[in-house]
Amino acid sequence: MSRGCRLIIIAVTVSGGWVWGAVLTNPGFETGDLTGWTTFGDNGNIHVESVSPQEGTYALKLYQQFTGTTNYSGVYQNLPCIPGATYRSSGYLRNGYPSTDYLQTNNRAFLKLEWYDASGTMLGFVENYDPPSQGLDWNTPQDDTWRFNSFDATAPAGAVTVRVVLIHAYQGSGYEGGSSWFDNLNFGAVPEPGIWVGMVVGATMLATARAVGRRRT
Ligand SMILES: [Ca+2]
Repeated sequence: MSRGCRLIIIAVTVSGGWVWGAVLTNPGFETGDLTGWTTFGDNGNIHVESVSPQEGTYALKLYQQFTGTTNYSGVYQNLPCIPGATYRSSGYLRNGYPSTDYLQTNNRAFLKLEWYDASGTMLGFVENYDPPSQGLDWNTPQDDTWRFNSFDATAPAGAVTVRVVLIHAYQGSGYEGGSSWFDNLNFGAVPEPGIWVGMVVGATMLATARAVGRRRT
């Protein structure tokens, strides 16, 4: 095997492992701020607070913008992805502040994934909203419970970036309040046998190439 072939195998194996191993920064807001996260729809309604978090000391608090129209707010992170690979996004969501500030009519909150190509064009998205088991709304029990949310989605052809989104949606024309809380997020590839076989084959080919190289010298 030529040196070029070996380099290609190394590049594919290393880059595959890097994309595969991309993880969220500050997934539980334990820096005490929004380090690693980018905000959208920020009208002073996005906070990191130390109020009964699901894990650690801090959690994210969102509420609507109170503009009198439909509005969306939240935070996100962009990570590399591989077309055809399946990813799992998960985390804990809570309806309101403990014993108060529960979501009122027209307020919802949920996890979302968006897929982008190399030019930054959005190729599609998946919203994990299926109450009462997934996502929050004004019918979510007012029991101060952190609810585990988790869903899988497959990156479409051409996708090189996945945007992991935590979103609070207000879809009305009034000023109904209530907060949604997020903590202990996680994002990663769902191991698939074919992918791992590919990685193992790559590593085996590399080892074989090294062995052959040694015998020839
Ligand atoms: Ca936390």
